[in-house]
Amino acid sequence: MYSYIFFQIQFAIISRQRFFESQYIDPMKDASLFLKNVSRANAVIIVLSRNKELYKLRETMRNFEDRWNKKFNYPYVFLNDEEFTQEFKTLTKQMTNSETYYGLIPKEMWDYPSWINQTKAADVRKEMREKKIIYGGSESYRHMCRFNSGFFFRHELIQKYDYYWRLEPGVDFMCDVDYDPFRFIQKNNITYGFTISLLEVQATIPTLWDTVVKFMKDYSHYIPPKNIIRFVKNGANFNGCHFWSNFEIGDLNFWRSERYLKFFDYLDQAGGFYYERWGDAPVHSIALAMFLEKSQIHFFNDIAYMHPPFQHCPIEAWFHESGKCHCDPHKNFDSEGGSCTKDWFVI
Ligand SMILES: Nc1nc2c(ncn2[C@@H]2O[C@H](COP(=O)(O)OP(=O)(O)OP(=O)(O)O)[C@@H](O)[C@H]2O)c(=O)[nH]1
Ligand SMILES: [Mg+2]
Repeated sequence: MYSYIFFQIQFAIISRQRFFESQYIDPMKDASLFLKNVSRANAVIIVLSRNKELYKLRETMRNFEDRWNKKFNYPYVFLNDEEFTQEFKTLTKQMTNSETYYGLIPKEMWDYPSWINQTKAADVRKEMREKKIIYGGSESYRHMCRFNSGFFFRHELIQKYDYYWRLEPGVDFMCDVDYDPFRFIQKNNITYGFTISLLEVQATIPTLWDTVVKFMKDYSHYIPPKNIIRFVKNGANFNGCHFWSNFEIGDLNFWRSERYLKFFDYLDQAGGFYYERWGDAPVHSIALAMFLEKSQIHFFNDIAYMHPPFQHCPIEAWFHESGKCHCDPHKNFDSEGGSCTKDWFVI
């Protein structure tokens, strides 16, 4: 038993090392990404928020600005399914020197599509609430997940941008980021970046994988041979692994592509955003795994990030000895049981 555990730990250490030696593109090695007076990427910080999250958001913005954005001044777009209050606008604008824009989400991006049986959807919510499935009883959470899956990149305030960083009220950044991650992904042809990956609550997605399998049969021409679908598979089933989408740095044009839009429509028709509780994180991650090669997805090891209850904190001594971080590297979700990042290193 002990030798088995010892073997597992050794394997994890070696595979992590190998990943960093042979596959990882290190932004720290590209001095041009640290320059401030060069033209910015066509990029935006996207914040979906409710008015009542104002103070949580201000805390996050203060930290996000201090750790990164005050050096680069990328604009913010705030989105809401209700009008933002004047207080929200004034007190968020005041947290940054960057431009801030405020958008209302149109009803059709935040409502039931015509084919959904709302009585059936309400019955499911009741059942899931009784079973205490996280957010299972919430209607607005479902609209939010569907919006983040299929619409945020099509909002009129987002249309003109190519890259985005998704930011949520209540998250924390624990290391300085002194370079421009947008120019980094642009330069290296990276489509998507993550910091934390983990396992989905299976009760929220009972038929998601069957729907994906059908899609892959019907639209096999969209799937490149060097895909990484193995990251999300366990035999013939979904293993639950997904990138935690409350943090995303990515290329908006991936979500706007014909293949992704077809995929989203296919899922939307199946109704699982409402008849189950499909999250935008597994939806995004399965699409990325189906349509991309591994080199197009980047693990942002140097971005220390906390969305309660999990955090990614880089374990390399340099980050801590240089005074750039304030997180505890021993509290790093990457190597814990529920994380899929150790699987990412070996696929
Ligand atoms: N405007 C608006 N934003 C919402 C609504 N529900 C959630 N959001 C936003 O959507 C994002 C995800 O919602 P969260 O409540 O953080 O969901 P979560 O990350 O799965 O769960 P916790 O953070 O653990 O509560 C956050 O940016 C929220 O501010 C809503 O009804 N209206
Ligand atoms: Mg959250």
